[in-house]
Amino acid sequence: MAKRKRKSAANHNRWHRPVLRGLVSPKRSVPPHIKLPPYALTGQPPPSTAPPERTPEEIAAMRHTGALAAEVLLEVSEKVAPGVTTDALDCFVHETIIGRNAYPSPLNYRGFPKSVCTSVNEVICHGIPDSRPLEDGDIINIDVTAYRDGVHGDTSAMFLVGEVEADSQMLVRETLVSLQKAIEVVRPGCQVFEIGRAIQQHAKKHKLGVVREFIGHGVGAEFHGALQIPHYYDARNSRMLSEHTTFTIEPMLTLGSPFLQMWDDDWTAVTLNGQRSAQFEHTLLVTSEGVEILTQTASGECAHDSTAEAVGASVFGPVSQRAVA
Ligand code: EYF
Ligand code: CO
Repeated sequence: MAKRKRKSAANHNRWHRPVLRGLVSPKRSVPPHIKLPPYALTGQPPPSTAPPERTPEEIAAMRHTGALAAEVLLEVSEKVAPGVTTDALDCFVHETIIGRNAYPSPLNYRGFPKSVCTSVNEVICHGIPDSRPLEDGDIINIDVTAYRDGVHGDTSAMFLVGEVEADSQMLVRETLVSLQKAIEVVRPGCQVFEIGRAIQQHAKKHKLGVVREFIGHGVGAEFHGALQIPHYYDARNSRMLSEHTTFTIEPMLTLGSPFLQMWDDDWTAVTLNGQRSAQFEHTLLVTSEGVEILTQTASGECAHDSTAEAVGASVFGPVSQRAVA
């Protein structure tokens, strides 16, 4: 009997040179006119007390700060190229956010040393910008959060560095589609497990892993509110979302197993098997109509769209439209 050819999941085990740590530059300064979030000087956010729903004033502020974060992510995406260090991306994000009278939320959040998270290849999240230059074939997540007018806007996207091989492109594409599918289930009365179920079902279809250790969260006056949004299905997450709730969805999918380990800097999460990971993130508002993406520009653009085009994903449909004010 002829041997049956195994379906090619084989490329999922492609070996890539591991990401090596570079040098981390000194802490960047923030001019005195910038309004600081409560943790900026101590590194410790106060205990979360905010309800999940926002006031009309907070929602208006979150539209502006969300647009600002989206603009900065679009601008930094143009700097991504072989030879550019992640420290240079951090410098750009830091200066651009401050230039718009806002604070780069990651800076000193729980002691984080930089103004943006840059996670390359097998780094799942919270990569610290350093002196490593990007290499042809890398994939990178840039996670921008800005704080202005008393609220945060948090968004991230993947970018391709030069020529990227097909499996990594597939990973990036399907991670973006998983976020789209998750956003599509959000509406008043939606149960939190529906979000994780949409992501997990899509990941399973493409034989991708779903990271469980890091989850979406409430966001507003607090960088991380108490609301928890797992990216995997668990029927116990049956809480219903109500109108005016704001939160992030930020799935991290992996080629192969989603198990992780931490670097000894205690920040950087990497896949245990060295295979690549991808993540996209938006800040969202539950509206009477369904959902509004807060981390897009006033004209409805976001950095996700150019990556979608690069990896052959269809862009967002009507879900990305702003609610009419
Ligand atoms: C071991 C942090 C604490 N957390 C989240 C805290 O943009 C973010 N999510 O979408 C995001 C950014 C930062 C962040 C920056 C610092 N932290 C990170 C890693 C480990 C940890 O406690
Ligand atoms: Co983020």
